[in-house]
Amino acid sequence: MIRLHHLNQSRSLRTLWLLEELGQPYEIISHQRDANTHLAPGSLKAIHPLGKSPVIEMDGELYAESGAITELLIERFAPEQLRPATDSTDYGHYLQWIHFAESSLMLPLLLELFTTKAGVGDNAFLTGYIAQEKHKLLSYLDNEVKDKTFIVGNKLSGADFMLSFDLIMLAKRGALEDYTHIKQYALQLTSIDSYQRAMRLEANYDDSIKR
Ligand SMILES: N[C@@H](CCC(=O)N[C@@H](CS)C(=O)NCC(=O)O)C(=O)O
Repeated sequence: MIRLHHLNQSRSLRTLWLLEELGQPYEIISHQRDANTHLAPGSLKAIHPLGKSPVIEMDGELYAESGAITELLIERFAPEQLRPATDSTDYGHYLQWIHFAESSLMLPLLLELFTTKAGVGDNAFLTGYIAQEKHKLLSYLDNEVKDKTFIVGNKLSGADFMLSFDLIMLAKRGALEDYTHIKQYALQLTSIDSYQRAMRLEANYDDSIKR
């Protein structure tokens, strides 16, 4: 049985959605962010030295890193359904988007979050850098998802699961308004049954909503 260590409002949503789509038996262990610091609780550190989420337990092993978890679960349970054939041209694009979601695009999103939280959101260098990077990356993504339902080969794949969390972060900041193709793409992802089940589970496991 797979065990997902889920932290509310986190990248674990990528894994929660994927597990719902895979339909494999799994168990959720819920961890709650600290109400003041928004950091993970000690219970996650007790599971994995990084104390971050997602973490899965599978076959007696622990795995962190949402991108690796996405690839691992798809390779194991749905290689034909959720990733392009490894000898196809789509495969390289699939890998590129998986990594884009957690590296290139995540950097300005996190910088924006942390500079705002730290009250240094008026630093001209940082705000300029963040705005420029965000616009460059989102314009690129916007163009790539134009007239598409899914990012690679017009078929649901691990890359969509990875991008979904970036889209949630962007939507929360109202940042999708200027990128109509990304907004449409995000809307289509949110209409998938397994996505909706994952969001209902997330809401049930997020104590901050009940506070
Ligand atoms: N690159 C890692 C990042 C994991 C990560 O930073 N997770 C955040 C949640 S989105 C976390 O657990 N933060 C709580 C903390 O650092 O205390 C991944 O993709 O899994």
